[in-house]
Amino acid sequence: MKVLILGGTTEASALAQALATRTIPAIFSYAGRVASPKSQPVPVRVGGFGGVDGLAAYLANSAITHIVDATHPFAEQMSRHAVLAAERTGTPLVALSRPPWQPVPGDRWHPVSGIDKAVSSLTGPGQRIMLAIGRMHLDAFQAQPQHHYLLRLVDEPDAPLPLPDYTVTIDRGPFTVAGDLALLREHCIDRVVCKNAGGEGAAAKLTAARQLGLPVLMIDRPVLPERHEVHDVGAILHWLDHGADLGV
Ligand code: 3Y8
Ligand code: NAP
Repeated sequence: MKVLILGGTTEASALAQALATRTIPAIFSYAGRVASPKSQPVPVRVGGFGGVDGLAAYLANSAITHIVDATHPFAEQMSRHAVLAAERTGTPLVALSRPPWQPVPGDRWHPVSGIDKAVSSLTGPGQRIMLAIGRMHLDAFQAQPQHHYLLRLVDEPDAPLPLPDYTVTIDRGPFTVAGDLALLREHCIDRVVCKNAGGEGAAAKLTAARQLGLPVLMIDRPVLPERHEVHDVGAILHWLDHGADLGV
């Protein structure tokens, strides 16, 4: 058995730890999006595979027997490629995903279906907005230059960012409620924009926003391809022991 973990999330790291503890051979894969990704207790590879063909070739050349797609729910292209390459090579695949966050009493969420809808929801007088969506989609918010944006990024930007009025805070999660409360207060934030990532690593800002009575623009997830999905490491271990070879 040799497991390819498509990683980049808290759950992927927890799975890597579980496989290392059981000395199940695994390789942890990062896209190479950040300067120094978190170290892992199993061998790591960094960088794209080169599309579906590249991934299919990698699976064959590296004698991968199982794929666990533990990427972020917004890593839509990687998940699509994984399903196609798994089908083409006959490699069992399961997704380790986390359910979307659901609002609780006191939340002031405004759900939107994608980045562009989030941008168009920001018309109106200038506000102080925490954009907790990372770096990759910032240029879309040029359409709403009247706001002051608080940007939380993993790495220091190596060039000016495409917005006229912003503050950058460099941090990588998992985050804490106390830390996010302090951040929202310090920057006098009026509204939070975030992705419905689910999981624990990025949930702190939602609790902090609720406690401060702030509205949250919640970007719904993209639709991912049909595939077998589980939501915890135990279910992955069970799948590796029993389910994979039954084609489930
Ligand atoms: C490179 C590898 C672990 C994984 C930790 C999780 C939690 C902390 C919260 C906010 C939201 C955001 C962002 C976020 C979180 C975890 C998890 C998660 C959100 C690292 C990591 C990689 C990335 C890539 C990075 C993206 C960016 C998104 C920042 C590691 C730290 C906003 C997503 O600069 C860039 O290009 C950053 C790109 C994709 C989204 C974007 O569009 O900018 N994640 N994040 C992975 C790779 O190379 O394959 O060092 O751990 C991982 C984590 N980030 O094991 O503890 O599990 O989700 N990551 C979002 O959810 O909206 C921050 O600030 O509140
Ligand atoms: P994406 O848009 O779905 O993927 C774009 C391309 O990046 C893929 O086609 C693939 O390149 C490469 N790639 C993505 N994930 C990879 C991985 N784990 N290993 C090797 N190559 C990978 O992905 P993304 O949204 O940019 O996410 C990139 C990474 O950051 C993923 O590991 C994801 O789990 C993590 N992450 C993303 C978010 C987010 O908000 N998107 C949040 C937290 C963590 P090729 O086509 O060349 O194979």
